[in-house]
Order: sequence, then structure tokens, then C-alpha cells
Amino acid sequence: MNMSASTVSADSVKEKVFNNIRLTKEDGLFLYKECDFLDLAGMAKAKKRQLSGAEVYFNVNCHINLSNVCVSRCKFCAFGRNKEDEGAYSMSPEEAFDYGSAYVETGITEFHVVSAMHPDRQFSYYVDVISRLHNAYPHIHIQGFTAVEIYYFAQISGLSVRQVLTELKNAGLGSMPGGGAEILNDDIRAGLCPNKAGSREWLDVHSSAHELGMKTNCTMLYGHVETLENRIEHMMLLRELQDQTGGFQAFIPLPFLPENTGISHITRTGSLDDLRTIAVSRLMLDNIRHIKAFWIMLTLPIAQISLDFGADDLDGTIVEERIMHAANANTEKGISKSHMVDLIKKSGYIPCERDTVYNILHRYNEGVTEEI
Ligand code: V47
Repeated sequence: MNMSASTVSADSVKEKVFNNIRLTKEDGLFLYKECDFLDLAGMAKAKKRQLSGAEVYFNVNCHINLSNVCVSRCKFCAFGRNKEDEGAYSMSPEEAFDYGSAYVETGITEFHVVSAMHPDRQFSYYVDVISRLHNAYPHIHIQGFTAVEIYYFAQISGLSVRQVLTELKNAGLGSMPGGGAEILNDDIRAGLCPNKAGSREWLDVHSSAHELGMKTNCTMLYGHVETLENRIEHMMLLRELQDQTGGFQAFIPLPFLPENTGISHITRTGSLDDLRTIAVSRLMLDNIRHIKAFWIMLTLPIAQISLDFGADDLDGTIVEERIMHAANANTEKGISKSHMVDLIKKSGYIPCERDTVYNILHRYNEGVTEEI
């Protein structure tokens, strides 16, 4: 008999949550498998309130996906192409610059630059893209390149991960997004994404970035072949690194969108699982300040509801998202700032426009009561 699982109850978890006591793996599994849905929501919402009150954050950004030509070809990805495939594209440094420049006048504060593991591009290409954008628009923060890309740049350049990050930082890279984490379990990675950085490498790249003073985000791709144990263990690995470095700003759970992927027979997670995952992550990741509901995948209504399940960030206005839309994400590719503000206000929270590293640029508190 599993003694530890049998001693966990809603009351024992609540007791820990309200006394800021760290949750165990068994607590996490209880929250996923047994806890009443609204009890869970109540605890996660209370934790969110403790950390960010009635504020909900968003930023005004534009995504620049430099290429979809990728040697990794992960089974869950609908975006990657071989070079000769129809629809394959790769922006030159000039095209990437022009693409980003077109949105500068709209008031963006962030370029979110992500590419793919391109077979022919040299590392100098990526440095060139970042320095062009940074030199022309030094006031716009550049968040770029997932840890698996950074690891790949080290492989193709013969530099260490630390040297790659240092060169990119010197060129103007400000922070890193959280992609490429998938599930931090090497048996699962061997089946889904064997041709890229493993769990340890992913964590080590973030650790190096944190040591260099760069903030990063972290993600979890769920709803494919993983178990609930795998999800909780993934969160605990992130929590452990965060104890050491403190460099993660936000956690973003990404529900797997199966269409057009190599594992399209898998059914998309339901909204209840999506909301439960947001709430469980809010409670397990006691040392990561923000939980982001990526509305592009969740849809806007579920993202709004997620604010009552512990999320405190709705990501950005985005302009033109490509990776999730390759998998037929059932959302717009971008929304306006006023739409974002309206959605947050209508959920009863105070919309706060932030920059990439969570400095508040504008608080839209007119007409919102702070009592929620
Ligand atoms: O690493 C790929 C995931 C990630 C699919 O840091 C898929 O603020 C679902 O990480 N279904 C890239 N997910 C996007 C990403 C991200 C997005 C927004 C904000 C931030 C941030 C990071 O998307 C990949 C992979 O885990 N992904 N294909 C799919 N079919």
C-alpha cells in the first residue's frame, strides 16, 4: 500500500498552501487525480492573489519565426519542414529585419525571435539578425531562441553554450523564451524528439543563461504520451533549478495540438485538463512568480477563465503566430492591445502592460474594482 498517497487530502494540501509549505510529488498527484476541481481553483487563485493581487500582465510583442526548416523534426511539431518541402522558408537577415521593423510603429516592446534547427545557417547568421534589430531599435527588448536552439548553435559553431549565450547577449539578446522543454524525461524525448537537446542539456542552457544574468521562461508540452507523474516530475525539475538560480520568470503550460503532426491520432486535451494543469502548476511552482496562459492555444475564453485558476499573465498581442497555427490552433494570430485590456477587465482583473522582464509600463485600473 502506498502510505504517502493515502495521507494526502484536500485539507492537508490546503494547510500547506496557506502556510507556504512546499508541495510534494504526492500532493501534486493528488491535485491532478483526486482534488475537487473548484477546491483546486480556490487554492490556486489564492496563491495567485498572494503573488500578484488583482493584476494580470500582458505585453505588446511581435513573433519573428526566422525559418521552419529544421533537422530535428519532432513528432509533435507541425511547423518544421525539410529544405525541399513545399512551404519551407528561411528569412535572410534583411528579411527578418524588415519583418520586425514593420511592427515597430505599432508600439511593440518586444521582438520574440524563434527559429528552427536549420541545416545550413551558421551561428553568425543568428548573431547578425539580433544585432541588426538591436542596433536599430535598442529600446525594444529581444527575447529569443529556445534552449534547444542555443544547444544546437553550440554544436554547429564548436563554441560552448556559455560562449554562444555571451555572443548573443553582446549582440543584444535580452532574455530567452521557455520553449523546447517539452517533457523533461529522456525516455519520452527519445520517442518524440530524439534529435535535439535532452533534459539535462535543456536545464543546463537555462542555468548558464541565468548565471549570465539573463532571465528566461520555462514551458511544458503536455497531453501527448506523458503520464501525470511525468508532468509533476517535470515541474519539480524546474522548481529545483529555480531554487538554485532564481532566473525563471514565468511558466507556460502548452497543451499539445495534434493536427498536422506526426502523432495526429492523439486527441487534444480538454479544457478541464488545461485549467487543472494551470492550477496545479501555480501550486507546485511556488518559486516561479508568473504562470502564463498562452491564449493562442487555450483560446481567449479559456485563457480568461484560467485567471481564476492561478494564471496571472496572458502573454502578448503577438501579431502573427506561426508554430501553433501550423497545428491549426483555433484562434486569431494576434489581437489588439485594447482587446487584451478589455478581456482582462471583463474577467474582473486589472490589466497591466509589462515589458518582457515584468516592469509595469501601464496599469489600466480605471473602472476596475480591486476586490475580486
Ligand atoms: O518548444 C510545438 C511547442 C514551443 C506544438 O517563453 C507545440 O514566453 C503544442 O515555447 N502543439 C514553442 N505545442 C513556443 C514556446 C512559447 C510560446 C509562447 C511564449 C513562450 C515564452 C514560449 O511550442 C515548442 C513546443 O514545446 N509546440 N508544436 C504543437 N503541435
